[in-house]
Amino acid sequence: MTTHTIAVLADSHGNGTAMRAVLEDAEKFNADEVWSLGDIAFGGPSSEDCYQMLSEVNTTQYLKGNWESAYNMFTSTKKINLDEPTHIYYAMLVAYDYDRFGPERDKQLHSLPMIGRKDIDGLTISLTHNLPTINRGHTLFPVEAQENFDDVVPDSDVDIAIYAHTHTPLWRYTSTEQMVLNPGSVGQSWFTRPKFLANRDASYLLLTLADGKVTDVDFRRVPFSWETEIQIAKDRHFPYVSIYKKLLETGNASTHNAEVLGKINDENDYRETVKAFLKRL
Ligand SMILES: [Mn+2]
Repeated sequence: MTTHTIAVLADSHGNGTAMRAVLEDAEKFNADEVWSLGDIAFGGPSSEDCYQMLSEVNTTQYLKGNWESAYNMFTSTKKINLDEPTHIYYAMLVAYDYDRFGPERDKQLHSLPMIGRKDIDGLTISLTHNLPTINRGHTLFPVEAQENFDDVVPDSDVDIAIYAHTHTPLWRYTSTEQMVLNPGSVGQSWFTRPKFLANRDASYLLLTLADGKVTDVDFRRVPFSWETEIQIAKDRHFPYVSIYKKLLETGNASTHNAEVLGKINDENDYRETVKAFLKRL
């Protein structure tokens, strides 16, 4: 019997502490390979470390998340409104990752695919960050319409479609009962119900296939120390540590809070830092 144990993960968002915990957990269960569904970068202090860790295990699939797309877009076009606090925030985080990636990683990010496809003992599996051609948006949030989930599958040959992006683990079916799975998020687990959001552990999926059968779908939750992660952020002079701490502690992001971001930008002169970054890009 041929058994395949695959760790499917995504959305570490630069949280190296959570990524390490997940990969250790996957190793404990003898995962043969790792499929990475994107948004490995951006948001925490360790995007480069996360990519490095994935390169040290048998990662056979990488995908382009919306944040990798945004990183690519910004570093190529340098398009930004310097009077918009959320743009400064975003540019500061791009600058932080850019300075740690180096040319090879930068090249890897620019060449990431939007979709992956695996054929294992007769089972066909599609891998996307969100929809096959759109890696952002809210159409595949857990309670969206059935027809939206029918669109996650590229064609009728696909038996299992795995997507990520929403940060919430999910198992459901398309109208023709193709299996749809979502591993949740390594770095920033998200649930709208407060009682579920109270568990801030990392999420990933351990998928076991044997001779063309799905023998286990294990939605793992793995604890990690957010105190360690915040200490790393501080040690590395990661910008917006207070916002990152709030995110890891409560699950609530301030990515779109112009008032909070504007205050931090002003206090730290981040507008000038971004202007200098644009010059050396
Ligand atoms: Mn995403």
